[in-house]
Amino acid sequence: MATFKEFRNNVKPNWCPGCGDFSVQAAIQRAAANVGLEPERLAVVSGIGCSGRISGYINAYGLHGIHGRALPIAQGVKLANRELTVIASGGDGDGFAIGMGHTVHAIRRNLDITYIVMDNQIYGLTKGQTSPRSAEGFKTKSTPEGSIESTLSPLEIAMSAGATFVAQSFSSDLKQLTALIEAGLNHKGFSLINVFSPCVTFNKVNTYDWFKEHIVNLEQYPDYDPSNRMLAMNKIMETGGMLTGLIYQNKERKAYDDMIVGFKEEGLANQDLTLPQDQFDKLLAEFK
Ligand SMILES: Cc1ncc(C[n+]2csc(CCOP(=O)(O)OP(=O)(O)O)c2C)c(N)n1
Ligand code: SF4
Repeated sequence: MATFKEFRNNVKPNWCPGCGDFSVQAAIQRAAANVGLEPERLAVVSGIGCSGRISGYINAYGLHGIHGRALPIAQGVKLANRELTVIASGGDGDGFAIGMGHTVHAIRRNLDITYIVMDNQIYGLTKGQTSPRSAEGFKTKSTPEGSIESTLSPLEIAMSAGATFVAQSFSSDLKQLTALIEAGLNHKGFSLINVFSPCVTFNKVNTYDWFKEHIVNLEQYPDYDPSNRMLAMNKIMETGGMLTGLIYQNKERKAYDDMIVGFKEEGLANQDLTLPQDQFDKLLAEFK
């Protein structure tokens, strides 16, 4: 069985020292080992952003895709080879701005992949513009007078889109984050894990200390029942979306990949897809 060290490669991350994304990388490696995966059974697909680089820093199949398109690619990978465990990853800009259309539909589709968003409430790679997660009044180069738009709540959107697994964590809490990624990997269906992952270079408001002060850990509520959808929605709203832990899980609903008629157990990658010469010639003739 692989250890977390076997999910490391020799590529040195070029994130700024102190960036929250380092812990997300470590948590993915630990969770993958803890659920018994081998590197050749894991695919990590990412979008574009500082966070998007994560797919290059894990010893597994990795695909650093296009901004906002981690999810369509990840879903394609899963459909082509259901033997792979698939993680999609990226920033809050990637998933909740340009990629939001994909996020909502991937959630309601419920294909069996784990989506990890590194939510630093800013665009890091492009040097600090507001994201849909930035607070009202947040000042950046793109909003010098402060943002006049309201902040998007990905947890509320996920719940209303029919999510079967919604969790949130903080990159400083490696133990919780690892456990939630493990739970996401074990969940049969789409799992959204939003991770507060501070950008130490461009976001001087939502710092590690700020998160520590504002986060409401669900551990405070021993009676909390994550299978209760109404309760989950209430808690999200009550805490202004700042709660961490496993917020909601529906174990009843079947995953998309378990419902596709004729979807072969054998991954496409392992099937003999050779086209007989006569069929090939027939196909080619259509383009003449
Ligand atoms: C189609 C497209 N539009 C815009 C960009 C420029 N761009 C690159 S990363 C990015 C946003 C980065 O923010 P986020 O996704 O939150 O990731 P972070 O860098 O903060 O981890 C933008 C706008 C791009 N690469 N491609
Ligand atoms: S700019 Fe921000 S998000 Fe990007 S690597 Fe540096 S700290 Fe991380």
